[in-house]
Amino acid sequence: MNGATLSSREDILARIHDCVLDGDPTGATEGTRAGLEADIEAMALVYESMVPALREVGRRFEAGEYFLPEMLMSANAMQACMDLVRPLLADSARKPIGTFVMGTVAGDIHDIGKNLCNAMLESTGFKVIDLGVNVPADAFVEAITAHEPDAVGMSAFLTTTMREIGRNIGAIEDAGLRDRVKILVGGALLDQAYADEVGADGYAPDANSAARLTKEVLGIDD
Ligand code: B12
Repeated sequence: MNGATLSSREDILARIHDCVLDGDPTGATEGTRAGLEADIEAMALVYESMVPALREVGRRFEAGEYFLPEMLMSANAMQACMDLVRPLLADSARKPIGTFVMGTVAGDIHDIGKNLCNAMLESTGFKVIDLGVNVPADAFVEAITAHEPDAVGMSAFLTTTMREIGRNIGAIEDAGLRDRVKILVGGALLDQAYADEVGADGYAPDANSAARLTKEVLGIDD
């Protein structure tokens, strides 16, 4: 890649998009660096190039044009870009405005969306305790007891793992902890109707709205 090929914002965003789509981490990170050097906002790099690329990867996978290895290579390319962008989103200097426990539910290993939410929550001022992926119900319960968070987030990306959210909320209720935390949910296939159905306190479609919604349900305005 040379500078001349990336002369405009559009070129840079298109380059990152295409490299994530092609599963090319070297090109994608070069594009991301070029974008940051050109003062393109970190969130624009994520939401105007990387996220649309992964959406297209999902479409191609569903259409049988991409298979698991291609999906994985694209995910890895995005993760490499996120490593460059994440430090710019975090603001660790502030006193936390609340504690947020986050995890991807049992049976599910999708974590790019979750990690993006974590970065936005941190940049909004929350202390985030990330339980990782494939998190069983009892680990959510234990984390609530141990960390006394204000809110818990559950991420699910598969039809088969969405139902874990209801199970987790049931386990939190059974442990007598439901009224101590707000529960937020998200992931590609979820929506507000599903959040209502399983008794969550809110659903957000992206990291920005996840951070905004968390403040809203906790009654934090600053
Ligand atoms: C990348 C990817 C993978 C990667 C994941 C790598 C990783 N480290 O995450 C790999 C290759 C490992 C993978 C594996 C599989 N995947 Co996959 N994957 C995807 C893909 C293409 C992109 C997902 C992604 O990261 N998007 C980028 C992020 C940023 O997306 P986002 O949704 O916009 O995220 C935002 C919101 O969801 C929200 N959010 C997310 N979490 C939370 C949590 C809270 C609390 C809140 C408030 C908000 C919130 O904020 C995020 C940030 O803005 C999707 C397609 C799609 N349309 O989503 C398929 C997709 C999810 N996968 C799918 C499938 C089928 C699989 C496999 C079963 C494939 C297989 N045959 O093995 C396995 C399952 C593995 C498992 N057990 O989990 C299907 C699911 C279909 C279904 N109905 O169940 C999809 C939809 C593809 C498709 N169209 O068919 N996958």
